[in-house]
Amino acid sequence: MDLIIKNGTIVTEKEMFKADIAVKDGKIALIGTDLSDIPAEKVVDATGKLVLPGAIDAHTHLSFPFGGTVSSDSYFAGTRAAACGGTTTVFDYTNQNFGEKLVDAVKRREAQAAEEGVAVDYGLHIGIKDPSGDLLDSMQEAIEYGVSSFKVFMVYDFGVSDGVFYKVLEKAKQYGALIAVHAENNEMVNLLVERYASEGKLSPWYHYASRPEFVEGEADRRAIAWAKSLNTALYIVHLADKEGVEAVTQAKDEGYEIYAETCPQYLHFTDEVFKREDGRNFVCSPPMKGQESQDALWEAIKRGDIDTIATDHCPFQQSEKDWGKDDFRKIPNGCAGIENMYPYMLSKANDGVITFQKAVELCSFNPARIFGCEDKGSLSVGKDADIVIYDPEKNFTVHNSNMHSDSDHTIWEGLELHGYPIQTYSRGRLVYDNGEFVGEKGWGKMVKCAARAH
Ligand code: DUC
Ligand code: ZN
Ligand code: ZN
Repeated sequence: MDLIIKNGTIVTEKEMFKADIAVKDGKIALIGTDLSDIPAEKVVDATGKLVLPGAIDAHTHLSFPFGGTVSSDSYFAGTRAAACGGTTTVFDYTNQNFGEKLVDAVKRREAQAAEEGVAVDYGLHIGIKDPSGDLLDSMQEAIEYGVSSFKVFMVYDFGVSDGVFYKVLEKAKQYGALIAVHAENNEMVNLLVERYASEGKLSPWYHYASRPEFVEGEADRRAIAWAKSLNTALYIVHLADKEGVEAVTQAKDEGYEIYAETCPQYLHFTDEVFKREDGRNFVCSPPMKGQESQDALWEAIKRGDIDTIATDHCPFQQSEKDWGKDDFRKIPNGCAGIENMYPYMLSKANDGVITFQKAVELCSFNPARIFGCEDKGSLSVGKDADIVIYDPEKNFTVHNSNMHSDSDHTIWEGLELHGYPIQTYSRGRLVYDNGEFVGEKGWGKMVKCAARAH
């Protein structure tokens, strides 16, 4: 064997048990109660530690052109930070250019990722901007290439109309794709932004005020209605409001295949952050909502109505956030979080808010299952050896100085976590060791995902 991790407590989405785990050629080769007789090049003693599958962050924006600039983490910086937070796969967004075949949007980003050098494995989702001609049918070629998830934005100048959204869902059903949606009501956002601006209300609070609960809730309901009417699957990204949670719960109860993702920023912060002196740093879309929405998200997690946790990692440098110090419309939307997701959710498990199995289900097992990523998402024989060793006794305070992103600030500054990852392995290779990135630029490979049954 190449590696044996001994005496740890293995956590899966279902159970926790003491066992050793052996790795050969980047794969999990054996799991057993005592593998000490098996020769191995390297043996790691994990007594008192948890051994977890690496997290899959199903929503990132690395080197993402947005808000008049480009997000500040390259594929390398972002995945280096991911590794140091126990995330071993990221699903990043490539947005289609106008006139571009969907598969070409994948190949373009794949080339960029290879040039920048990726530190852990990555997959891609494709943001659809241009449905003209037969471009939507190029979905099939993208799926054959290994990318089977697509996203529509109901907001932004490149967002799609309801009619286009509906056509995209029809094509997805035909070809076995999964559609993700950024749900906010564009007309309402534009109306409220203009109204507040004309009244001179331009502080970061008005970013939230122009995208409040009902603006997201209405769009969640509308998106779900289109998916239901076609009886096709839908994945709602970064769900942040109570009404949306209720719509998801109702659709699931009715038997529809509706998935919901939320992000740590919505579980931890409320709209109060936009009143802070550094409120602009928290500006992302959708914005954090009120306490009722946060409570509804946690309840939904406990009920099983939230399927995944992801980050929407999209950092911008302080100088760029400062563009909108006195005018929220100029603040590039997005925050850093790629290194914080798994430690945050695991700390909640350590504090007894959820179980460790639930954290694994939300952060690793479900994203792999939902996006057809067959080699990842659990510690079982034959899967990639993407493994995190977690010390439940290690306390950690987040400071930008101990993060590994290129971002020059973090909204998580000062966060105290109970328990922290101490090692991360990507396909059996150590990439993070006690505070240090020890991986390599270019190690990460593109993960191809299977299409859905159709
Ligand atoms: N929201 C953000 O805050 N940033 C990137 C894209 C998005 O939808
Ligand atoms: Zn979004
Ligand atoms: Zn996003």
